Amino acid sequence: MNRYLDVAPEVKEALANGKPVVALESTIISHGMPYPQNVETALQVENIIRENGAVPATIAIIGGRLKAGLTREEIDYLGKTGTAVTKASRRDLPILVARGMDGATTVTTTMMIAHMAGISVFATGGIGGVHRGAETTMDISADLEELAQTPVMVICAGAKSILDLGLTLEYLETKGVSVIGYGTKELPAFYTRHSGFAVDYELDTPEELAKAFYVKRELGMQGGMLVTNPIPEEYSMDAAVINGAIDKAVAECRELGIHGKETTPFLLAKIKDITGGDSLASNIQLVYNNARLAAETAKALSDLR
Ligand code: PSU
Ligand code: MN
Repeated sequence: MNRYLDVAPEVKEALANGKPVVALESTIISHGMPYPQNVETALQVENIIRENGAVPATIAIIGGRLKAGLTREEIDYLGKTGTAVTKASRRDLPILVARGMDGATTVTTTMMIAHMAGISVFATGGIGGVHRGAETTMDISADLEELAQTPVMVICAGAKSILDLGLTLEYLETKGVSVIGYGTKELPAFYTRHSGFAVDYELDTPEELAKAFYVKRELGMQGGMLVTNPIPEEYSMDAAVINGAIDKAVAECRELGIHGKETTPFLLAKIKDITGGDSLASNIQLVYNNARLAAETAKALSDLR
């Protein structure tokens, strides 16, 4: 095992015995939600995974160590420190480790560290993708490249329409990443169940999800798989309200000239301000929903071994 990696005792024990483990990211804690809801949500997500028969492994970089499994104190620290923690994507990882620094892991680096630890299933809220206007800015999230190369199944609620969802799907197709709708043929758009874009396949049970990923690995194919799980109906937002807020946030982002890694956190915070916290409540619920599905999928996958 790699000398920069610390796997928490509970996670190590589960992996050694072929028990199900679910990875969780930490940028959603530091940059995706405000304190204290971020810490409450992160701890509750871990509870939900346990209640559903799997072991949670929240991932981050702490003092230059790659961590698979955090203590309550570490989660609280990341939540309190918020955006002052470096948002760590693939390019940041070696520098942060070399300098002994902290980093909140995005979907990209969470996949990397999960794979180093031997974890196959990862639950989150939304992934990064091709930003609107990327035909001139070239702002395309490293998450898409990671899905193309790292064998981890990512369970999310689709992507927010802060992105160009059509171009995001085109990119994933080019890179050979299967995009699966859980119980749906339509790509969910995070806060809402509908985007107007079709997914590649609808699968309807955790067993089917596990089998698809298992077969991909057996075939010796590299890369992950993207499962998009629609937000439960009762928590989904009014499409006109949320899309209005997103359009406003994107326009303000452009006016202020915000770019690079600041773009996504800026848009997330702005949307929350504009919608007065309604979007935060939905965001929390969809993460819980993904955690449940991820735990069940990890269980089904461990039965296939
Ligand atoms: N989208 C969300 N919530 C998030 C993120 C994206 O709805 O918290 C975070 C994730 O960590 C994701 C990252 O991996 O932002 C993508 O950032 P960028 O677009 O800079 O690649
Ligand atoms: Mn970007």
